[in-house]
Amino acid sequence: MNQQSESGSQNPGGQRRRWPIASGRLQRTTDNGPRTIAGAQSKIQNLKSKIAGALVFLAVALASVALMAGLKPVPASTSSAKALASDSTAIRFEDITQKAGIDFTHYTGAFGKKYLPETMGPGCAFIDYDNDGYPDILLINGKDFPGHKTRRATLKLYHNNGNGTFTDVTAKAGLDIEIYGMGVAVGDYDNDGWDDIYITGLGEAHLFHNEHNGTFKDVTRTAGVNNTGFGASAAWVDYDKDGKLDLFVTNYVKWSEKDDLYCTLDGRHKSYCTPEAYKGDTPRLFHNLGNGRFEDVTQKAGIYDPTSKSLGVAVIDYDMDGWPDLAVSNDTERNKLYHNNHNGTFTEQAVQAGIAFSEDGVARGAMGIDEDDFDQAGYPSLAIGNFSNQMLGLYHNEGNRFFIDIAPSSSVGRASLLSLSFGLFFFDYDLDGLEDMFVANGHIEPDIGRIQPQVTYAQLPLLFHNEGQDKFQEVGKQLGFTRRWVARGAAYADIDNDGAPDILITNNGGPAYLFHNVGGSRNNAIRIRTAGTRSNRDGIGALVRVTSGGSTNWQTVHSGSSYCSQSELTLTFGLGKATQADSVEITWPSGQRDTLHNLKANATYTIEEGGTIVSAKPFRR
Ligand SMILES: [Ca+2]
Ligand SMILES: [Ca+2]
Ligand SMILES: [Ca+2]
Ligand SMILES: [Ca+2]
Repeated sequence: MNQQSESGSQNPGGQRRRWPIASGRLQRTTDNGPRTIAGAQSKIQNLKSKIAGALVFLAVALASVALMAGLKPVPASTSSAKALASDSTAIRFEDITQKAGIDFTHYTGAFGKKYLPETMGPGCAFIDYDNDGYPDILLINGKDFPGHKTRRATLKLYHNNGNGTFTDVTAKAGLDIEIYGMGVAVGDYDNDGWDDIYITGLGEAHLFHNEHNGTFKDVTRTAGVNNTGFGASAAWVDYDKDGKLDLFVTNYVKWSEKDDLYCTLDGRHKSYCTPEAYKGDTPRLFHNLGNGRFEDVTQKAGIYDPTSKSLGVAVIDYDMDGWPDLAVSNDTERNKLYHNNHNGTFTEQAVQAGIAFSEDGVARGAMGIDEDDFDQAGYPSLAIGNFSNQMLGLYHNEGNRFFIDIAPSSSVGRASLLSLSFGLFFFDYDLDGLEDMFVANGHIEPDIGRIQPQVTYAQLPLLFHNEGQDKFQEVGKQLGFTRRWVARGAAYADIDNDGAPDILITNNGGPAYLFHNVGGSRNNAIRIRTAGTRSNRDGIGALVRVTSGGSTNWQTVHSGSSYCSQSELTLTFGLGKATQADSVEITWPSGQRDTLHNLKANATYTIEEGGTIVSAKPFRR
C-alpha cells in the first residue's frame, strides 16, 4: 500500500489538528473516504516542514480564524442526570496527595525556548516493587536541557506503607537519577517474581532490574533496549508466547535542539509547534532472548514505520485468536493496528479495521489509548484520547475485525470535544460490573485561550460512568474532580486493599495527585493477580473470565495503555451485590486453562498457572 508515503507527503506543515471537526456522522467511512477528505484538507494546509516562520504563523492565524468562526458551543451534557444510580452518587474521589505524603512537581526543563518535549511529560506507574501486596508509586520527571543546568530533578519512587501513607524511597532504591523521562512500563522480564521497570525518555531509555532488596540496577546496556528517539508510551507483551516478556516502545517525532522550529500563535512570541512540523519516527519492538538480553526486531517483525508519530500503545487481541495485537495511537498521523501473524511478524491493519481515522476521515491528534470489552460484546473495544476540537474515539469492536467509532453518537463524544486527552483507562470504580472510563486532560499551549476562547490550557478530567448498553454519563465533577489541570499521565490501583480502584494523575510542569476512591468499596468485588509458571511470571496476556450471578466479565492482564503510564497488573472485577464469583476461568498465554469455582467475594487472590490459589487476602473494609 502506498498510504504511508501518501500520508507522509500530506503531513508537513499543516495545522490540521486545530481545525474544528464537524460533529460526527455515524456513517462509516470507506478506505477512500478518509484519504479524500484528509487529502483535501492537506492541500489547503500543505506547508513544507522547513518553511519560514512567517508562513507557519500565517497558517496558524488562518486556522485560528477558521476555528473562531466555525466552533459552536457544546451542550454540557444531554444525558439525564437522574439516570445516575443513587448508589453512584455516594461515591467520591478524595484528594489524599498531601495526607499520603506525596510531594512531587514535574520539571519540564523549560528555559523560554518553548521546546516541544517540554509539553509532553510525564507518565506515572503503580508497581508493587517489594511484593508486599500494596502498589507503590513511580513518578517520571524531566530535567534541564544541556547547557542550562539550574537544578537536580529526578524521578521518584514512593513506597506504600499500607496505612494510607507513602515514603519517598527514591535514593534508597537507587533511582535518584536524572533522565529526561516520558513514559514507564512495568513487567517482570526475567521471570524472577519481581517486577522490573522500563522508562522512556528524550534520547535515552532505561531498563531497571529489580534486585529483590528494595533497589534497582540499570541494565539497559547489557539488555540492549536503549531507545534514542523521543520515546513515549511503552508496553511489555509476550508477542511470540515463548514465556518471556518482549517490549514495545513508541517514538513521537524526530526532534533535537538544533533543528527546533519556530512557530507562533500571535506573530510576536514563540509558541509550541504541533507535530506536523516534525518528521515521524518508528516505534520499536525488542524481542526477549532470555539471559537478560533483547534483540531489536523492529524491521524483522514488520513494525518499522518512520511515518508514525506514536504516543500510546494498547495490547489488544482484537480478533480473539489468542495472540496479542498492538494498537498504536498516532498524533496527526493515522493510528496503527499491528495484527499478530503468530510467527513473530505483524501486519498493519488499522485502515481495514476502521481505527486509523476519525469518522470524518481525519488522522487526529491521538494520545492515550486503552482496550476493554465495556459492553460485554465478547470482543475488546478501543478508546483513544484526541486533541481539543476532536472528540475521543470510542471504537466499538464489531467482532469481524472491524471497529465503529460510536463516540459521535454518544455522550462520550460531546463531553470530550473540547478536551485535549492524554491519560485514559477503563476501570470499574463503583464495582457494579460495568467498566467505566477515566480521561486526564490538558492542553499543550499555555496561551491557547487567547486564540480559541472555548479551549482552556488547564482542563477538567472526565469520568464516564458506564450505564450499560453503550451509554456513558460524565460524572467527574460530581465525584470530586473539580479542578482544571494540565494533566498527562494517569493510572489506577487499589492502594489500600479495600477493593475499589484509586487514581494517580501527573501534570505537565505541575504536581502529581493521588485520589482515593471513597464509597466504591460498598459493592463487592474480587481481585485476581496472575502468576505464570510456563507463561511469563506476571501472567501478562492472561485472559480472565469471571462469572457471577449469571453474567460474565473478562479482562486481560496488560502492560501499556493510558498515556506513558502503567496501572497495576492485578485485575479488579466488580460483582455488585453478589457474594461470590461462581467461576473464575484463566486462559494463560501458554494455552493452559484453569477454572476455579465459588471464590468468595472481597479478597485479592493470587492464582498460579495450574490453578493453585497461592494467596487470598481479604479486603480491608
Ligand atoms: Ca509495595
Ligand atoms: Ca524481574
Ligand atoms: Ca516473548
Ligand atoms: Ca462501573
